[in-house]
Amino acid sequence: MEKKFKRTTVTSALPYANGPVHIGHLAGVYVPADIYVRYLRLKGEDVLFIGGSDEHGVPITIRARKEGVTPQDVVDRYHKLIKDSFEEFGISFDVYGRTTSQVHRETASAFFRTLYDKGEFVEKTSMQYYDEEAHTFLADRYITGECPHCHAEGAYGDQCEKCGTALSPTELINPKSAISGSKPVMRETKHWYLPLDQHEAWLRQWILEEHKEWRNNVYGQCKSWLDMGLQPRAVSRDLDWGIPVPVEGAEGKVLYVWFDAPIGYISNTKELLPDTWEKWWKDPETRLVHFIGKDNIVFHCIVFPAMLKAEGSYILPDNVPANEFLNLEGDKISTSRNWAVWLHEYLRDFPGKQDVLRYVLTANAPETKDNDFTWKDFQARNNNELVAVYGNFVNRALQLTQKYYDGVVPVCGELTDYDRQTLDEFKDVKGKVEELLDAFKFRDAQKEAMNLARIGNKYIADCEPWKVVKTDAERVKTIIYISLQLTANLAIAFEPFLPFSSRKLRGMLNMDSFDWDQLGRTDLLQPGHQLAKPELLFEKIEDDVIEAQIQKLLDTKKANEAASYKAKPIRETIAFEDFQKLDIRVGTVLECTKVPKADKLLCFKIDDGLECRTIVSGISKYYKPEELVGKQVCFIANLPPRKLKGIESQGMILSALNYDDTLSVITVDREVKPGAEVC
Ligand code: B3M
Ligand code: ZN
Repeated sequence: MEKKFKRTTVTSALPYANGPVHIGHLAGVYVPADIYVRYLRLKGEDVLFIGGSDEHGVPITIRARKEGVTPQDVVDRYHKLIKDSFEEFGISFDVYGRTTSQVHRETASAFFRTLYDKGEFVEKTSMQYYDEEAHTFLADRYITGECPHCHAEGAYGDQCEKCGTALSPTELINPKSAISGSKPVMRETKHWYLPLDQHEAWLRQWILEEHKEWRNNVYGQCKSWLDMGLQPRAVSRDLDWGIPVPVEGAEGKVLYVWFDAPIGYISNTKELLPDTWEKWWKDPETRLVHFIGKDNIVFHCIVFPAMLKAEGSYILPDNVPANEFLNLEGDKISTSRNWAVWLHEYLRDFPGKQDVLRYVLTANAPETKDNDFTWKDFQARNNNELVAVYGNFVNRALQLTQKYYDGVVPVCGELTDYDRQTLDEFKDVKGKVEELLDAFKFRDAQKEAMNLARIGNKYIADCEPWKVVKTDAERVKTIIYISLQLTANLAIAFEPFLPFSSRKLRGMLNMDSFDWDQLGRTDLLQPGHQLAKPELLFEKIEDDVIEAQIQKLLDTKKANEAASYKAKPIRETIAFEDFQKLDIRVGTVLECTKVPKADKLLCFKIDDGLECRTIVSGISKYYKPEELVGKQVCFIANLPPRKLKGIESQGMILSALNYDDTLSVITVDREVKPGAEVC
């Protein structure tokens, strides 16, 4: 049975404050969360949207150490950058907090203490690597060594980045501390564990039986965790960055970042509403919804609910609409490889175009599977959808009103069958968009909103008011009246998705009241209502702008390849006599032509000092034939002839293989006699 709720608490994952945010974050979490929240607010529902930065955890300390600054410096810098980026993109948090705040420290500490006092943890000692020089236990990421699988150097204690295998630190060959470089030793350490195994039974019932409506990816991941059997999880760490474990004898230990971070949702609510926060977290008539990426599913569906349940006074999430990942131009987005479109850079390169990115990321949202962002698709969606459909329709309706009626809404005359049919079509939009948004299907919901613009575009194109005006002035009034009602509807329908454009459009329409319930109505703008001056809602994005972005990524790719390039190992030693057997010569290229029906091959005529020699070589991808004529190239002269595409090739032209698999022919740096021997 559908439960009735009084209010909704919406959280979106707290990004780690150890780097800027990129389009993957926006697409996966913040744009869908913001659409949802704006929609609920428009409907007049009671909703709270919680965000904030996650400022603890080992990666932040590693970054600080690398830069020679404190972890606090790192999080101060990125918290501000991230917060500003979200604000600029219109992510309408009610509060954007941080986990280094005093309120959070107290809240998380008290939460731990409650569970501790209730006996909800088990204490366990285990052996862990310790750095005797730096006098500290080592987090998995702080231990490096040789990978036991692919034998790459520099694998981390939790993962080898070369072959991708998940590791535990004791598997590393020749482990080294990343702090002092010394060889770590094993030492005993005590930690507190949340016994998830003891929570398994109710979690199974709650998720697998009572939440079958969760997205397939979320439900599936939970099921496979539960089917594997849950294990106790340590909720403390030996680290000097984090919230101290509030228990005697726990010096040098902090709460595990994944223990304190989700409590951050609660602390940030407290920060905003010190007196009334509890109803957003403890009232069974409050609905809790977590927006996250797929890598956070287990923490939000299993670990955090177990924490909340163990505490005893909190509600559990009603839904966790997690997204899959967004890739960029066919490759996984990666902060360390700088393979990303950073939001602060987008804002610099595309000022005022926040809605374009919001639109494209929703149109391509990775709701059911990983999806790809490409700049070409970005351009196409802007030019062919936002400009050509939505913008074009609105612009026509407003410009015609300006032209014929000085921007005053005309009186609607008698409706034709076609008018009625059009109005009927768009009356359905509200229901459809609602149904989709309620089911967290943002992609399809936005499509429906766009469909409204398509209806409008078709209507105005079919009715051709610019022609009718010459014969039937009354009829034109009706056409424009209907077009304007559609335009006003578009401003409402797109408000959750494209808030900046809706605001602009609302300004042009001089529309002050605005709420979701009006969607589908045909009397939003009364006859006689004065509109403001029309402006373009969207602009075409030109090829050179897109090419510059693609070039930027190509440069990144090149830099990454160059940085990771290592020459192949030298082959085994051969006898000098073997080398002497090779007859390598320099010859002058007399002619060079493409071999017909062989896209890789070039046919050379080479002056080798004795005669004109024919050599066929597979370098057509890297050179235009005319570039090579007159050049002196090296070739092996004493190989047996070979037939290639019917041509007898008398030798082999030497070229060097670059790291990106391109080839460069070997030439001489001063001219030599054709036929000169290479020795
Ligand atoms: N900071 C991981 C992430 O950014 C983590 C989320 C915390 S949500 C409570 O993917
Ligand atoms: Zn490996």
